[in-house]
Amino acid sequence: MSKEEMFKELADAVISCKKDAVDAAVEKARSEGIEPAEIIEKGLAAGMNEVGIMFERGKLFLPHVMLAAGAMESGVTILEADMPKDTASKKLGVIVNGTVEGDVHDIGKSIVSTMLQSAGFEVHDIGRDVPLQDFIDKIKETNADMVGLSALMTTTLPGQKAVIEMLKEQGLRDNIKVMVGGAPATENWAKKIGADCYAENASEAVAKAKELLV
Ligand code: B12
Repeated sequence: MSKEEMFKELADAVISCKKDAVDAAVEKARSEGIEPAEIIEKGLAAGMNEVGIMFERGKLFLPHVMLAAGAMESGVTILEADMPKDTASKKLGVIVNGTVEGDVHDIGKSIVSTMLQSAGFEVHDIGRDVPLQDFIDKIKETNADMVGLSALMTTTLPGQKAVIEMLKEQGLRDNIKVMVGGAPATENWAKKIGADCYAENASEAVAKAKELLV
């Protein structure tokens, strides 16, 4: 089976909403020596994007989306074991990452955390629907070098801007880099709100974090 066929099988497994099919496709891709990051981005996430498109077109309903999300998470969990948690003896930097208040979407944010961690960053993933002040508190507590702010809805996107304002008000903005992401975020939005960078996906997030912190 070619790599492309393998990615399609992974994506189709997510679309089928079947956890067993996802787990089997992940095990297969893994045994073929495909990198976890590729399995996630070109296979599982591509499938989840398809699910999103079908949901938007009214071809799939929320329970399907929830099942597909659960199936994808199961596949990602298998792969997490393959990603070295502690690659560098000296950490590349400390990053607080979370999904802003009012937003429960966390699949993409968790992938970003996992990939940053396996790239050698110390990551404090504070979850989803996180009260904005909690980002600030965690940044202080961990003396973080960067904060990642995820938002998947146009209605929660302003939370990213609000955190940046809070960092300024509390005198912390000069000591921390801000990275924003999530489907409705864009490069332009990042510029507009004064973030340090935007990343479209997890690999790009790792590249940008290295650019800014290493
Ligand atoms: C899965 C999903 C759900 C799942 C979430 C499960 C979970 N644990 O996350 C469930 C079913 C729970 C859900 C619920 C809801 N959802 Co929903 N959901 C989706 C869906 C289909 C896919 C999102 C996803 O996981 N994609 C796959 C991952 C891998 O991609 P990703 O999240 O984009 O992440 C990548 C990048 O964005 C980036 N990234 C992400 N975060 C970060 C952070 C940083 C720092 C960086 C650098 C990068 C980065 O890297 C990631 C990896 O490559 C989207 C559709 C879409 N097109 O996005 C709708 C969508 C986001 N949902 C939507 C809505 C409206 C809802 C609900 C209100 C329910 C409803 N009535 O439809 C609730 C939200 C409740 C709430 N308060 O939050 C809307 C939002 C519309 C808007 N206003 O903008 C969307 C766009 C669908 C739609 N068109 O209607 N949803």
